[in-house]
Amino acid sequence: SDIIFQHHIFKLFILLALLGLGAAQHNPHTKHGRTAIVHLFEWRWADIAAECERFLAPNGYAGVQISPPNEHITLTSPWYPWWQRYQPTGYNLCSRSGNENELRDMITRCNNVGVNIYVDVVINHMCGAGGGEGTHSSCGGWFSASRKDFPSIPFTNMDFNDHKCRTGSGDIENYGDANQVRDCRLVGLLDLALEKDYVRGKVAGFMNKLVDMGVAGFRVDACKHMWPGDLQNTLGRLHNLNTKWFSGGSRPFIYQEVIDLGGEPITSREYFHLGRVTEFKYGAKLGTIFRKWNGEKLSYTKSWGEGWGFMPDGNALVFIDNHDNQRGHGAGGAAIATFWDPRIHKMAVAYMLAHPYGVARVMSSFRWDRNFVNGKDQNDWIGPPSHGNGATKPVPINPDQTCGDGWVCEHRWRQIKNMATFRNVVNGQPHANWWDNQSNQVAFGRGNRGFIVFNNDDWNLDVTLNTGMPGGTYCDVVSGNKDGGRCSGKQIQVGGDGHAHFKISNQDEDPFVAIHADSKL
Ligand code: QV4
Ligand code: CA
Repeated sequence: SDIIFQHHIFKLFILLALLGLGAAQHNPHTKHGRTAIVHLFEWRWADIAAECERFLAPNGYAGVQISPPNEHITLTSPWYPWWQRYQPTGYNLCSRSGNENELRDMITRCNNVGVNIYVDVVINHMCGAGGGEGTHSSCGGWFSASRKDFPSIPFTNMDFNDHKCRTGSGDIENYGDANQVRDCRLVGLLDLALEKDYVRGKVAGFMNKLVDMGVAGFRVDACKHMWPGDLQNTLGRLHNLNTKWFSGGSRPFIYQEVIDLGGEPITSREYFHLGRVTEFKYGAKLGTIFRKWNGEKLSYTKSWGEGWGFMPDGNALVFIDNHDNQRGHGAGGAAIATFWDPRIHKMAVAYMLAHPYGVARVMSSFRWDRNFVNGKDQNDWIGPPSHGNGATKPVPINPDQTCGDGWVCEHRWRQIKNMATFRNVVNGQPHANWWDNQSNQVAFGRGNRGFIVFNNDDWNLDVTLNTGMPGGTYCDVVSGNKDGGRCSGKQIQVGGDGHAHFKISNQDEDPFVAIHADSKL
């Protein structure tokens, strides 16, 4: 019995160790009760630093996902595509967004106003096998794709997986075969041998430099294409977060890009112990629902979250669209709700920000000229707004607080910005007081701190609902702002019994209404 007892103690110890280790990497370490992350896709470091100070901190955004900061290939055919940054040529920290000093300044200034930085890291591969050789890279360093030679790190041909790959082309040909998905080239990208101690050390060294500079964590690119064991070893080498801004012993927040819509041998579950995982079903389903495709109805979302077969809440990183699927790359197809369909996009983002499931990420995009041929956008490669020489343009701010020069800045749209605040105000409160009309009109609250009502039907909504909120007059933060004691939008009267009357025309610019504790007049 002594032995059995010891065995149980041992198991308990292992469990606690796993929970301790795992839980830390699932925690985004957000500050001041802030909750939402915004992906400032392709923004320059100088603009992100300014945005942290002038907009993100004052409006309660928790953090920024930044584009890959390290040296990457530069291409002129096509002309400086956005995706060149997913082709690393080295780990020096100069990129299309700026140099190392600008990066360090941005991380420092964002941290100083309590906005965390999460770095998109590309560690599965280097550039494409057809990337040629020379100094066409963002720091000007020499490399050779054909010889698999990246001297600034250095990686040589011994540090790649080709010997393990069993496909004829050397590329991934069949996603039904987990071995080739991990050991062959993703669209021709030179696949790193992350099983090697040397490669793990170089990758961890690159990431640790960023941790030491003060970043709060990482969006890890292409995790489906890396063995969980290799990732575990590499991530296990990461330093704790910089104690200038984070409490001692804080582990970097990890969210792994794994596209799992079902139907493949590789699942999100294999990665849960390493950190959070991108839940791609979330945006694909919610886009379908708000578009009312496939007979979907908003009323079916009563059990939204795990009830829809999504991963466990504590593992999920959720979003409506990302930099891939807003332009037909990655997964989700035409159902994805992007800024190109602003009405649907705002509703879907608001639903996400109001709902308790997952850590939420808001997309902030740039515009490009789309050119559909047989349903495929021929211009899906176009990079951020830039000058003739390929240098990315700054983000100018218009007098009305919108962005200029092709930067969309969804995160600044009143409806989205105010819902980011809503999420902070209701943080930790349970999903409550659900109502639906068995069609596309639904409402739900978060404890007694917030309430939201959607009308996505083709007729008006006119109903009295229990909001669960204290009586008073509230400002609808979708149609307006609460400014001092004044409301520039609709006003909602909540009675002493928590009931309120809602009227939402299906013709409204934004057919939804949201009130929260801090929007009380
Ligand atoms: C081409 C051919 C290949 C050929 C190769 C030869 O298509 O068949 O073998 O040349 O060199 C670009 C081009 C692509 C080209 C490749 C290599 O688009 O045509 O291959 O470069 O030169 C982004 C883009 C890709 C881009 C890549 C690298 O989406 O189009 O490829 O950057 O620049 C899967 C994955 C998932 C992935 C998703 C898009 O499981 O992990 O596809 N998502 C992430 C990122 C994404 C990024 C990558 C992964 C790669 O979010 O932005 O791909 O880092 O679902
Ligand atoms: Ca791989």
